[in-house]
Amino acid sequence: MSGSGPAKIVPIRLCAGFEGQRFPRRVVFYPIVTSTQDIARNLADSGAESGLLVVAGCQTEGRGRFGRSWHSPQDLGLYLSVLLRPRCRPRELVWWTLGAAVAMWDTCRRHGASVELKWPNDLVARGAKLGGVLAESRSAGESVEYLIVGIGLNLYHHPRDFPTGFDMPAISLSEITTSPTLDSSQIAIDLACELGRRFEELDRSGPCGIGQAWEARSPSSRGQRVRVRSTDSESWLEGLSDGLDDEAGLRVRLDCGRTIETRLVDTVRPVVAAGI
Ligand code: BT5
Repeated sequence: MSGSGPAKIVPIRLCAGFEGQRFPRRVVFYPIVTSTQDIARNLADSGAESGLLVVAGCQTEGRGRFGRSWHSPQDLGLYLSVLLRPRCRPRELVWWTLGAAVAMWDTCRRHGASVELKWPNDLVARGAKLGGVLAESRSAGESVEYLIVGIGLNLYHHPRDFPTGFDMPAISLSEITTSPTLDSSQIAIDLACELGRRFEELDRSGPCGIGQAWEARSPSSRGQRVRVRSTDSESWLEGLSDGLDDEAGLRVRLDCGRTIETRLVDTVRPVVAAGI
């Protein structure tokens, strides 16, 4: 990308951008938060309605899955969470993670970047991580009280802005886009609109369409050699990916002939010649 550097999110532009839209129903912006997930959860606990969008300029305790952290420096990335109250069973919520990933993919394509999805929650480009989805929920028995879908998307980071020690290299949209400029407010608006579209599709039609859309954006999810590692093990297993199963797990045909469904698996990486 040539031209402009980081651009702060302009709250008034967010509000104007959502005018007349069914989603989000309400937007709150904070320059700095611990985590947008915390803000959304507090608001959910005090009865906020489905469709609330929380956006922040910076997170001091941004988080990923399994207690990992999400690097969230001031104005370099997009940090947002959406509160939803879907009428589904807790085990079906994983489809909302995939729906959010599809929305992220579509938004990046719209802003001039060639990207891929990697099961279950990663957005990648050139073999590096560009964004991720974190879904946190509260359920009572078989009914979902709320779901909070958080998205982190790197926008303006220079390679030196990322700390060392990540599981895989990191990259930002400014490094890969063909657009002459990137406007964080517009990206936030477009991403929220895509999220609204995908979440409505899930409410209306169930997961089938989302599964197809996700697979179409994830070349590593079918017919590719992948390595999988379960959350409770350090060892990797290798096999061929074979698409999503009925519960949004990734099927992998292992070299030993066994097929596993990778619902418990933490990481799926395409195998590269040098290994990972
Ligand atoms: C994720 O977790 O990829 C989900 C990230 C969700 C972040 C959003 S930001 C808004 C909302 N509020 C929050 O507090 N969280 C959500 P996971 O698959 O567990 O990946 C985490 C791993 O990615 C870390 O352990 C690092 O290796 C790496 N990582 C951390 N920050 C990164 C960044 N900015 N870019 C690329 N990789 C990163």
